[in-house]
Amino acid sequence: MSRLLQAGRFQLTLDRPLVMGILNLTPDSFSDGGRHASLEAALAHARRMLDDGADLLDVGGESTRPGAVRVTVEEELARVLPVLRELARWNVPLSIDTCKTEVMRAALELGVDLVNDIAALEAPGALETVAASGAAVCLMHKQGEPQTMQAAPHYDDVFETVCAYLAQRRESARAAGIADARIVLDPGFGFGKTFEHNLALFRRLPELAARCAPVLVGVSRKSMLGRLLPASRSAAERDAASVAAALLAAQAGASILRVHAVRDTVDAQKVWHALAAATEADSAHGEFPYG
Ligand code: 9MG
Repeated sequence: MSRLLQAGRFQLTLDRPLVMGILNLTPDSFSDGGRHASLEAALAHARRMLDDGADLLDVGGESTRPGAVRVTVEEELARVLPVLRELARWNVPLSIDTCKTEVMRAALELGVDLVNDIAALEAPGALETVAASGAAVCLMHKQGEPQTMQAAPHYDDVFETVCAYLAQRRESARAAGIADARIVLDPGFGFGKTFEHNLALFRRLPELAARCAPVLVGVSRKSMLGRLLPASRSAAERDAASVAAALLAAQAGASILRVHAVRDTVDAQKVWHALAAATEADSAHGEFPYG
């Protein structure tokens, strides 16, 4: 039977990993560096990601990379609302990447289908705001805040700590009235975690995906991949590494892949499904879960 994610206007089938394209509207974004500052450029980038096979778009107006400076509610709204207003007319699944309740509320009013919250709805009013909508939510683990989280991350057992936190936040979401079919969990690669913590989590993704399904994985262009490449590489030059990591995450059971390089990620998933992942039943019916 198909697993479904109830996300606002859409029921998304989780039979294959969904590809979430990142649309950063932050001038200080680690990957896009203000290139999408204008509405037209942002929409063109969104269109390109959809043409390349993105299943949903994640729109964010505040950088969450380590050390990033926080922005006000007003500034974040000014960055995301004009873009969301346009995208809401395209009839494609939309996610808002925010941890601010006011931004969630405004985005949900425009029809956004998923709230991607790196603070797992811990802000006052956030649980109730999402519960009152029909949107899905991604609840992510982090230790500390983006401004200081990489100073000295520490865990006795990173895997158990992350699983316990996600289970506890899922319970809070359920208690607030958010059905399981609307909840996605995320271990939060790079959020208050050393390279070794990230590696330990990634290597146990099959277990994590079994305990926390459906799971979203975001490793695209992150420093944990940079550590494996020549130091001279910029974040934007980590796409091949990101595609490889996304493919491994998918094979380990991830349901949603949050990525910059949509086209290459989709290509890699297609090749995997065609060459290796088709079940006997799929083969017998000639089914291929990509258009
Ligand atoms: C906004 N953002 C940056 N990295 C992320 C990740 O790994 N997961 C989620 N859900 N959001 C992220």
